[in-house]
Amino acid sequence: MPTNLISDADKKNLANSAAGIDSDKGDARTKAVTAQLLYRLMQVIDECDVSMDEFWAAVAFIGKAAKNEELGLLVPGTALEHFLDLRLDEAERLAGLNGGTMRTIEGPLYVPDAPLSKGEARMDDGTDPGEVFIIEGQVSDEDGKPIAGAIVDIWHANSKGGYSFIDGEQAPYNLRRRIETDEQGRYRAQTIVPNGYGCPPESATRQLMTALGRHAERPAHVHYFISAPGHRQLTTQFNFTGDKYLYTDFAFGTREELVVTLDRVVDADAIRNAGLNRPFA
Ligand code: MBD
Ligand code: FE
Repeated sequence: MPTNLISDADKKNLANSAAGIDSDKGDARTKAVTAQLLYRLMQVIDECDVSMDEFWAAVAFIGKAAKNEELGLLVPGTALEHFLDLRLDEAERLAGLNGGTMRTIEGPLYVPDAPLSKGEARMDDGTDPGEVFIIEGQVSDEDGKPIAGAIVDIWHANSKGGYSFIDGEQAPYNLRRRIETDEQGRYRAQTIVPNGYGCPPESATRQLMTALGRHAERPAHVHYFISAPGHRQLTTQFNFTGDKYLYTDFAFGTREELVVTLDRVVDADAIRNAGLNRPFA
């Protein structure tokens, strides 16, 4: 049952003084946002009748997440990273910017400066037992004109759902590559089919998901940053048709426009004719 032990005016006053609203010193933006945040937090505490024990448990929870360096996992898990995307979509729509591949969340597992090559790349180091997977695409502008020299920065998990640099089991930059598009704006990668990511068993994020009655899994996905001079950077991913977690992604990253169906190539002549049996760099 909702309680309201403290008046709204008292909450606002207290939040404002904690945020330094009445002084000229400090940073105006920080003060304004802090005042709103504290005011709304006080409302939640009051209306949900949060006890001392519950409040300090929440502080300890955030502390544990920070210590584990999993705040970047908590943000998508609480739908906030997706919410930031929705706001950006709407702001761009209102500004008359449109078209192109849909964005979705970056997530916390990007590593910059992956190996860079022109046109194509081999992304896996040959040790993963996952199925061979060829990714081909073409980068174009909003009018459909191909963009040569765009940088396609791709990263994804291995067949166990782990990322290099994160799981401690893979060579540095395994399954992370930057590919510069060719004259037709095309890029090609040979890699292995990823598995979905699951939050670590002991993580604060999984602990919260369990308390919420949710799972802590993502469907399999491949991340992209796509950039080119004179263009906005696109942050996106794709998922795979039929994935068990496709529509319950704990990180809210799935968008219908970004779900692809794998073509399973079993015909050796088809492989040859498609030119897919060339050795990759
Ligand atoms: C991931 O691989 C990811 O993409 C997100 C958004 C969160 C956790 C792990
Ligand atoms: Fe991911």
